[in-house]
Amino acid sequence: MNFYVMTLFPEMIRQGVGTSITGRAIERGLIDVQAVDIRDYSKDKYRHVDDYPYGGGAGMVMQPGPIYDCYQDIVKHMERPPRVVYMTPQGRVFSQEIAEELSREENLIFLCGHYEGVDERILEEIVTDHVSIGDYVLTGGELPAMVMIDAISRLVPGVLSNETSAQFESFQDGLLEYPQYTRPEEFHGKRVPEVLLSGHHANIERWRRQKSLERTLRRRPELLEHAALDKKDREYLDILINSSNNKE
Ligand code: 6GU
Repeated sequence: MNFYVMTLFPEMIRQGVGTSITGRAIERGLIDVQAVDIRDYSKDKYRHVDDYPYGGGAGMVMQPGPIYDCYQDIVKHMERPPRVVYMTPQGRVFSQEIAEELSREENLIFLCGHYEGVDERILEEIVTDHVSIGDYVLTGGELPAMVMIDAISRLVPGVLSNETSAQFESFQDGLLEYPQYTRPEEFHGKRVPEVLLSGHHANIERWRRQKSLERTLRRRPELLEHAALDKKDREYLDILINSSNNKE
């Protein structure tokens, strides 16, 4: 899978994705990340890529020309135009579902804005998806692009060492992950739950499922609306809800 990031801060992208699991995936040729400097497409001797907003107002706006030339340079060797994701707090909020959808693409381009924004005409011309990573304001689209590349890359076959581990983490079946423990058996007076030491796999599975349900109910109850729950799950949730009502 090939990621292209159009940015004013290519080093930030290279440093960010070049480390840890995404870094290893790049070395192994499972993904490729090209950070392309929009400034290289400026026609100006000072390498300007922004100008004052028409109509006045604070800040600067990124000009359409350098972004267009940068885009053309990226897509020139492609058979069909790829999806182009513009990182903006005005976009659709990124989710595991969007990560899964985008992980099926061969090529993806991210456009990172800076300053007060990007000339609307280039957005209309090349952008296919407007995506936000949450309701807060950031200084630029680079961190969001790295967040998305990370979330998408770990879904690419082979990127995680244990092929199955992407399936068993948070949000599987729409529930939060159960708690994990490792050695020592006792830490600061707290023992590892006995069931995990028992070697009884069916009991361990049931305990973990119950902890996932409990955690999701306490921390992110809205996730339960869309979670894949069976009859036993629903019965256990009823017990949890009733026992906490009784305490009040
Ligand atoms: Cl995707 N981009 C920017 N610039 N700011 C954000 C964001 C994205 N998501 C939240 N804030």
